[in-house]
Amino acid sequence: MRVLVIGGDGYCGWATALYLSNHGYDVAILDSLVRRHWDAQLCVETLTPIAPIQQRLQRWRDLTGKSIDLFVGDITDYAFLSKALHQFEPDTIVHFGEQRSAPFSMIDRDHAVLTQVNNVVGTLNLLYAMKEDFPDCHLVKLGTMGEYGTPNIDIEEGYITIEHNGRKDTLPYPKQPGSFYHLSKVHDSHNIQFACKIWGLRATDLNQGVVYGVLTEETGMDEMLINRLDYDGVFGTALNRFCIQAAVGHPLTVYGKGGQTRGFLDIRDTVRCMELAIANPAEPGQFRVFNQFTELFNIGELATKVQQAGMAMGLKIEIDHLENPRVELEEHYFNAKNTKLLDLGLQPHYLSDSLLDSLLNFAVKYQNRIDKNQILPKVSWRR
Ligand code: NAD
Ligand code: USQ
Repeated sequence: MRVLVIGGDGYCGWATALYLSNHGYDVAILDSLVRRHWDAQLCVETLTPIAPIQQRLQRWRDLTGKSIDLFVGDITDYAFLSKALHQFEPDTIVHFGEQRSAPFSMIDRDHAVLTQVNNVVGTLNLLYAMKEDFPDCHLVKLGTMGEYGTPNIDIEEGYITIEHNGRKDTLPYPKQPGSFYHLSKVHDSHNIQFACKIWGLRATDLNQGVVYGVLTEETGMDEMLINRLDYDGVFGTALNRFCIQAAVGHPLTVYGKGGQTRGFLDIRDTVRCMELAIANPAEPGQFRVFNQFTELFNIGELATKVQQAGMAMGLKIEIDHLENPRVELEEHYFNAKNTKLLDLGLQPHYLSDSLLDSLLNFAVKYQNRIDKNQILPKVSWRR
């Protein structure tokens, strides 16, 4: 099976492309490399020294004998996208290629517009390209658990059955996203659902939770294959950030009360979820939604876990409750379903002491690359 991984130079995409290549899929990566450019603009670098994509792919070829095609370009450029699809002729398109930071999208008007144009137009172009020339191709699209927000009822997988005034229907689950980034994912979901309905396309929307960890079997094979690991206040995410903060003795940055609950998963499960979605495609005309996380944690609880694991290694770790730069509930009900990927055979790597140890050790190893000035959050939702 031929799989095009859009956003394959990024955190989830790189791990997924190598995993699929290693497991016998014929893989190509399409990426504009714009994430490297945004890092440079923000003056931040990933904790890990990532090699240029061409060198990464050359090393993968040298090590495994497997080659991964590369298309460098932007999916908001329809002519480029269409040409790349005709060259590679994918059976499945995995779409990670978006601006994925909530704080980035909240910097100012320019960043909100950039985020929504990049994400919504990119996905819409993809839908048109599929409708025109690849109507049977399966789109596996990364959404986010943040599309749902934090409602005071259980969160279902994409749809909810409602009885209203004596009538009953199954409808898209209500969306209450918390940033212009998360909103872009909601807009994508609506566009994809509509395209499946009118053109009979097949799509799976993976509402992924916060990903943590850095090593997968493939990215750990060689230093040149190392994955990115963001820790800065714009692109870094909760648990990864806490481990890296712990490694340099920075107090852990819990925003507000820390009762914010989210779905989380290990990057080793991200890659497996992608394979499960690809191997079990949606039907023509079907817009399928899976909630892609393995465990629920609140942020305060995660900070305490990192503190305990770090103390066991002899690190001294404090937890700070900073004024919350975001507008979000800090104590709330959160109970989301996640059975569909488990039903397809996902065997989760739950968060363990050994994972925290390995992430902390990883952070200690690269601690000299950390710029402590990039740790505190600088983007405010209210400004
Ligand atoms: P990332 O920033 O590391 O990677 C995204 C990649 O997409 C980058 O290499 C970037 O250059 C590329 N890209 C962006 N816009 C593009 C465009 N218009 N054309 C071509 N390439 C483009 O992000 P990530 O953490 O790997 O996230 C991947 C996807 O997974 C995103 O859609 C994100 O919303 C989703 N997701 C991520 C997480 C997480 O915790 N990292 C959690 C849930 C969902
Ligand atoms: N948080 C802290 N301290 C920090 C960082 C975050 O308390 O140092 C809190 C935030 O306020 C928020 C929660 O932790 O309540 C999650 O924040 P995050 O930065 O880890 O994740 P988020 O902004 O939601 O975005 C990330 C990815 C995004 C993906 C999303 C999945 O960047 O691409 O869509 O996780 S989810 O959170 O399920 O929507």
